Amino acid sequence: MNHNTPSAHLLAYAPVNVMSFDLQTYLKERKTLIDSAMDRYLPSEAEQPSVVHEAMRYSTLDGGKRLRPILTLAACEAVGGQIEMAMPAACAIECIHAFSLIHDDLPCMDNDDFRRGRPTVHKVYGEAMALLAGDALFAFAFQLMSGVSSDIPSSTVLRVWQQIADATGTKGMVGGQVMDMQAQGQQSGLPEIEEIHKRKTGALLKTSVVVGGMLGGGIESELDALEIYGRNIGLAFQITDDILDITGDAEKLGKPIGSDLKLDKSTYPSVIGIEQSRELAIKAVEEAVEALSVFDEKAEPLRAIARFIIEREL
Ligand code: GRG
Repeated sequence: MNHNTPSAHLLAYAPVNVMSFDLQTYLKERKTLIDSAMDRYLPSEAEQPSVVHEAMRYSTLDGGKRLRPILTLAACEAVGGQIEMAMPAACAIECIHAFSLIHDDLPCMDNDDFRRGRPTVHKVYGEAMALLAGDALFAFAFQLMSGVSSDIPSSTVLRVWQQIADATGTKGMVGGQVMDMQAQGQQSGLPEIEEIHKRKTGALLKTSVVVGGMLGGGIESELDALEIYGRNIGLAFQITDDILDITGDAEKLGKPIGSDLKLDKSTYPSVIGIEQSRELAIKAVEEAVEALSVFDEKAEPLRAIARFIIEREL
């Protein structure tokens, strides 16, 4: 079987049992499912040119929380869909996330040597190959999204493509990164920091949620609720990331702390302090959970993930 044809797979999985719902078990099970789908979908190292496939696999397998694809699958289920419908797009989003991390770590960007407790891609494969592995992952993401189930209307697939392209380009990650670079060494206010993070981190997190809802067949009012949820958890995630860069444990995080300070970046804690930043993150989580009131117990994982985002240590 061709490993690049996601629609050919039907995954066996246990639907959420709300009565016995335990977030840690859920996250672990979902991560295992996503890891195995990624392993199947990605080009094999045996395929030529093998070095770039090796670098793609190095950056995407064996590591990461898989938060974005987990959110995509959870949103799909919240609207009553089956996770098989969203798995290719969930993995596509994880490929785009990996692409952004590879490029973010490059010497011309943040120049980081470690990610997820291991040497960064350019440290292992060299800068040129890291750049190309990132580019290949971006292209591969769109290939994956083209392989969603033929049961999903092509108009929905097109909307998913649009969402993901927006979250990646100048309205999203690239735009946020440019604004972040331009702001370095300058004192930014809260509105500027919010705008940077809305694009750089928030856009892909929000998109992960909305796309799951679209592929699960959610109606417009449900997609609107998911968008509010996604926006708020994106904010809470970034504030927590800024706090962890000060108070976190480098070993647990798998990367050194203090990089924001080193790069002279304005962050939530540097502008409003750690306590007020925590309060802002809690408020965002409350708003995220509130937005889910239109859903029944099938949205329980999304509710629990929102709370986890500010409690996490990595
Ligand atoms: C290549 C799309 C693209 C953009 C280039 C470098 C860049 C411009 C944008 C940077 C985007 C970026 C790396 C944002 C940081 C996002 C972030 C907080 C990453 C950490 O996410 P986690 O904690 O990581 O989910 P794991 O390792 O768990 O996957």
